[in-house]
Amino acid sequence: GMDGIGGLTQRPILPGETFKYEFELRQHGTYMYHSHHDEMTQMALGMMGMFVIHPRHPTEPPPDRDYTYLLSEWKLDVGARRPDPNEMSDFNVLTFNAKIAPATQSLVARIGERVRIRIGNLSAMDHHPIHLHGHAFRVVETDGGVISEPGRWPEVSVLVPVGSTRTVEFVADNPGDWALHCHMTHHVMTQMGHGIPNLIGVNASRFDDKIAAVVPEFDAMGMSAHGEADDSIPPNSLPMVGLRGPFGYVTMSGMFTLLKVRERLDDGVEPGWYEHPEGTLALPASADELRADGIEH
Ligand SMILES: [Cu+2]
Repeated sequence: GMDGIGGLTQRPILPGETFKYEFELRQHGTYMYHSHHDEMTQMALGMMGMFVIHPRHPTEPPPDRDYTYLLSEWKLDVGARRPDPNEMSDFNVLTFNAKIAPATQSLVARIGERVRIRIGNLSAMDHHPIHLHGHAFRVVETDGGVISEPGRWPEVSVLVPVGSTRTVEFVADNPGDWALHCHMTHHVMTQMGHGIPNLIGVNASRFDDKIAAVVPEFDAMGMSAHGEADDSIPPNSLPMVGLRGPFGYVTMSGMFTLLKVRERLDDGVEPGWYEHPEGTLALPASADELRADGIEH
């Protein structure tokens, strides 16, 4: 068959050659395609994609919104133009559809719409628990097929193992700007160096100045001392974290995007930041409130 592996079901396609694949689709669902020849290299350089097949005779109404994400991980040394396929564990660029936040596009939905998110994982070595804020969803499909109604279960994070897809659905019933991200903490950072000493608890108040005396371009965490984004990064590199939110700098990047749920949405227009109704925002506690709760200040 054509669901093959170089050397096993066909000979490899040599540079300059073009092969033809023609087959009948008997199944429907969320699938992926990728090279199976020297895959460590070819997939590490991006030879992969999603393959979504819609049913000819659907048994359920289609969702109002249908989104698809392919999860990938890359080793991209600062300054390098190409990923390093030899890396086995310390991947430093984690992507949704080959983008990191803030380049990932927001998902949108109107209140009451049914949203489907299809997620496939062709990372080299990592499974990804993909987490949605503000909503619970149900896992409705894997790449093995549709899960029948009684078998669907509620989640707020869905683990997507390497080489698998998971499809989740929910009704957008909670207005706001909600994060959708991998819950592995190092997967929402980018080009993070790990060979550094632990400085937790160290008085770092004058650290930047002292380092700057010997390394003038030094930039702790890609941020200024005030937690603001510093846009000055070396060429061919990415900031470790960062997008500008309505309340300041968002210290997440990598596998991170937003679901914007609104009462009203204009087609083709990216909604701005959510305007929180009075009384729905966390605010600093007053001295009186702290005292009332028995908290010493
Ligand atoms: Cu992850």
